[in-house]
Formats: sequence, C-alpha cells, structure tokens
Amino acid sequence: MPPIRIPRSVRIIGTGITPLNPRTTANPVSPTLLMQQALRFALDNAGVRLKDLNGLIAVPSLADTHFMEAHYLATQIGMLPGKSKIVRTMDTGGAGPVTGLLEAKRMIMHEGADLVAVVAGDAVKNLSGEEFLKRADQTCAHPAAELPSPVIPNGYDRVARYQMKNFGITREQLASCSALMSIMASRHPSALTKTPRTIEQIVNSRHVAPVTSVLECARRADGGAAILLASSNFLEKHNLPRDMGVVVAGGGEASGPLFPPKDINHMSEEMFSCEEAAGVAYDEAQVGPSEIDFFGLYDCFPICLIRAVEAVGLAPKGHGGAFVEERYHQIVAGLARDPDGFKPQDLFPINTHGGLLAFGAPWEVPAMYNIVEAFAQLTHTAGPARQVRNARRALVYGNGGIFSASAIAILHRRRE
Ligand code: MLC
Repeated sequence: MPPIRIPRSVRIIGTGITPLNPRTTANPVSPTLLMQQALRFALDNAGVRLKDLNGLIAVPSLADTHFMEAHYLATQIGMLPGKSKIVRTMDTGGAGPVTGLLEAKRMIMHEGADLVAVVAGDAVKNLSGEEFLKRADQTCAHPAAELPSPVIPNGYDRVARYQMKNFGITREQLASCSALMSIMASRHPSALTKTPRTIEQIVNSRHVAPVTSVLECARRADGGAAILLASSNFLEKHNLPRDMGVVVAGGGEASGPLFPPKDINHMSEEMFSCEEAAGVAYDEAQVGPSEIDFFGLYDCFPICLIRAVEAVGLAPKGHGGAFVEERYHQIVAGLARDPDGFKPQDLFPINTHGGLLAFGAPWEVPAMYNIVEAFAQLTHTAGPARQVRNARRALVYGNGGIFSASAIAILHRRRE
C-alpha cells in the first residue's frame, strides 16, 4: 500500500448555484433535482468529474424530506454503489452548509477522501404558504416556547425585542438591515430582490410579528447550491493548479437551545453561540476581524445580522444595530451622490449578494450562498458592481434553528 500522504491544505475549488425559483411546467421543481443541477454546475466549474468524487455531504430539505438525504442523492446520481466513498447527511438547520464545509475538510484531512461535494437544495416557494408554514412551524414549535405561528419569525422577533430592551436597538435599526440587503441584492443579477427598499417601506409593510414585517423575513425561495472541496494531493494528481480556488483556513462551531424562553426577561446571552464559534475559527486561522476582507453573515431576520456583526467583531456588543443603520445611510447618500462610481462594498463588505433577506432563502440552502459569494470575492470574479477591493480573506457564517447552531469558516485566497 502506498503511504498515506497528509494533505497540506484543503481548498474549495468550485461552486455551483441553480437559478432561484426556476419554473418549468414539464419538469416540476424538486429539491433533489436542484441538488443534482447545482452539483453538476460545481463539477463543471472546477473542471472535475463525478467519478472523481469520494465524499458527499448533503443537508436535508423541507419540501421533500428523505431519510439519509446524502445517501438518497448519492444513489440517484450513481455515486453509490461504489467503494471507498464517504456519504453523510448533516443537519444543523441553516448552519448546515458551513457545518458541511467543515466536515468535508475533516473527511479530507482524516478520512482519506480527496474530493468532497457539499450540496443543498430546496423548493419551499413551490409549497403553498399554508403548507410551508405547517412544516416550518413544526421545526421549532414546543409547548414551553409558546410561539404563535409563524413560529420562526416570532422566535426571532422575541430575540429582537430582548435586544431592544437590553441593548437599546431601535425599530429603524432592524429595518435598515433589510433595506441595506435590498441595495446589495439589486447589484447581483441572480438575486430575487431587484429594487432597493427604504426603511419606511419596510416598517410600513404587513407585520407578521410585533417588530417584524414580511420584508424582514428570510425570502422564501426554491434553489440549489453546491461547493467542491479538494486536497492538495488531488490537485497534484490531476494536474490542476496548486493555488486553485481558496483555502479553508479555520472553522468553529457552537450550539444553543432550539427555541428561546417564552419571557424575554428570562432570556440571557447564554443562549447565543456565534461569538464562541467565531472565536474558535479566528484562533484556528490565526487571524482577527481586521484581517477579514469579506463577511458572509447569516441574516434570516435583521436581529441575526445585527448580532452577527457584533459576534464576529465588527461592532462592540450592543452597537451592531447602530453600525448597520449608519452604514445604510452613508451608502444611500453615496449612491445619490455618485450612482455609477460609489461602491457600497467599500463601506459594508458584508453580504454583497443580498443575504437571506433579499437574495433568496431556500430553507437550509442560503448559507451556501454566503460561501459562493465569498468564493467569488476571493477569486476576484464578483464583477465591478460587487467586488471587494483586493479581497484575500473571508469569513462565512451559518445559523440554524432560532440561534440554535452556529458554524463559521474562514477562507483564504492563497496558502500562507
Ligand atoms: C417575503 N416577501 C418578500 C420577503 N419575504 N419580499 C421581499 N423581501 C423579503 N424578505 C414577499 C414574497 O415574495 C411574497 O410576494 C410576499 O412577500 C408574501 O410572502 P409569502 O411567503 O408568499 O407569504 P405568506 O405565505 O403570507 O408568508 C409570510 C411569512 C413567510 C413571513 C410568514 O414568508 C415566512 O415564514 N417567512 C420566513 C421563512 C423562514 O422562516 N425561513 C427560515 C428562517 S430561519 P410574491 O410576490 O413573491 O408572492 C433560518 C434558520 C434555519 O434560516 O435553520 O432555517
């Protein structure tokens, strides 16, 4: 047997995303088809073949749940049966794609895999509103939580009210998150939200919870996305450039309860886990927030973005809302002054695709879009409207449940 060579590095070498909300009458949209299509795009993007894959990670869908989703997908695409293949389903909710990315790195470093795909796809927009809510409500409903339907927006709303009471964030600060994300999305050709919205429009739209309007909810969508991770040995063996793609430099994960306490007076900082995950990731990558050029931060609701901005070290605790609102007003003024030359990403190198609030959110898929956008930024392929100048390092964050799972990865353009 040849000696096992420990890889020098693990790199993301390709990404693929399907269009959002694809509609064809001949071919009803299904999560599995979206996953397959995204995987094909990622393989083509990296210039590698399906038969080279020896690892596959999938996250489950809500619209068409399968027992052992990754095995189901691997069987559908003909990857199984096959020897020496590792196939795993990861379920940390919306954190799944980043958990999957970190698991793929472990498979490569410790389990002998050298090309691993992480795949997600869902078709929750294809469900009726009623059916979607029936399924979504079940995920985090518990008698002890006393959360009315829509359960998830109400859970995040409760946290937003905790943050308003304890840290003085304002209704306008919450709305500025969605307004800013809509500006970012309007600069991405594939995003669902095409036109920027104002704070006023957001605050005055239909409310689905006390401090949450419909325009401040993760934008329900259908779509699939995939990334491919390879070892340095794989690149050598296949004569691919050694500096292809981006290096996975570090990662961290941490957990919280599935739902918040029913009374905001009983809520404490203990239930949140993003800061802990970020600390582990920064330590492993040996970098700090000032060395990160692009942030892909989970923003299923404004409070998630505000807390993330604080947790990753962009603003002091309690100041995340003011940070976002101030940047929003500066960006609106900058664009009014110089609509063609002003670059929002110069002031806010975060979610240049528009995040869950405005790009689109097919249930557990959207953290993948944070990774795909980070990949575009670090490989300098985001295009002039969105490219962050000289981007070398990125941080991506996925959040699952109601602040129940945090997964963070730090990516570098080159091996350092
Ligand atoms: C909705 N709309 C938006 C929008 N959200 N428009 C702009 N920006 C947004 N962010 C629009 C829709 O496109 C649609 O218009 C209209 O508002 C109504 O949306 P709907 O979903 O069709 O309506 P309805 O059935 O009434 O439900 C509203 C809702 C639901 C708010 C209850 O959308 C919802 O629950 N959203 C949150 C989804 C969610 O919880 N995701 C998981 C987040 S938690 P049109 O024209 O398109 O029909 C997470 C962690 C994890 O991410 O683990 O998963």
